[in-house]
Amino acid sequence: MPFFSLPAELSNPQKSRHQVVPIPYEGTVCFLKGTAKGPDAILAVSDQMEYFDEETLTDISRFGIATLPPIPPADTPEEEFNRIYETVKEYGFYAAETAVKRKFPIFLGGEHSITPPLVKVAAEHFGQTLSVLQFDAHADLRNSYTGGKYSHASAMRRVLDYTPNLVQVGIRSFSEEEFRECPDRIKKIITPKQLASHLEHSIGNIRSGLTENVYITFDIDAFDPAFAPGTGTPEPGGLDWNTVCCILRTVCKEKNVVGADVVEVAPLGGNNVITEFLAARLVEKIIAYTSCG
Ligand SMILES: [Mn+2]
Repeated sequence: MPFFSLPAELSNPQKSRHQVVPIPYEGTVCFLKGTAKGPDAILAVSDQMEYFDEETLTDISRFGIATLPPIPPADTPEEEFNRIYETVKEYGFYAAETAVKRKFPIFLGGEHSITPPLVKVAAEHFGQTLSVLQFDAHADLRNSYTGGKYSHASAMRRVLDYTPNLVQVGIRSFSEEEFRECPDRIKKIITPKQLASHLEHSIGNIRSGLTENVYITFDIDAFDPAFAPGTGTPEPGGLDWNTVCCILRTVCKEKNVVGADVVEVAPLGGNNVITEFLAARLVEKIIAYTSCG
């Protein structure tokens, strides 16, 4: 099912600016499982949303939103990394010379270990001008974890292999090892508490940590578990919807956001669609903010 259940003329991959790519990979998750079902669940509920964005007052379907076939899961974390990297590189999303003509990919996970190969592709195109804006409860800076160096708990440590420019928002859980090995990182960590007490100042810190071109990786557990209960490792004290929208809108306005992923949605099943609905609305907002210039 395509995002928004858009008709063929509005979801043609050749003509659409935004390209949704499902990556239902779950290979190294250690606690609650279910992220492999994330992409389908997000696409299913997107059917219930308006094309018209109530905030920017734009019809976000007007530039087209294609939904590409899912990247089938590989057998090992290393194979998965290579498969995502090769497939996404082949798509050539960033190839066009101008930002307006460029395709804008939105990848739906799956677990967070899908992000390093996605950043690798973007970093090869944008070089030093690329930075990564991570929304997450967890720093994910371990050098290795259960599942080795490709573990979801090492996702951002691998991202640092491709770009030194990483700003982390919503973080409220990291180990002593992560802290000791990357002590300088703490300056580029914006906690939910900082955002709650000094929103404008914190958004200024986020902005100043980013370079010209920005890739956004959004772990759904950045939100408070009250808003996103369907995820593997929920952490108390998370972000709320309006704060997230405010940050995203500012960043999309002031920087050139080139692509995004939304990961770690593990649907609870039954009638509880809160988390996938939130994720689908998040995708809608990213499309809206990157469509209105
Ligand atoms: Mn996380």
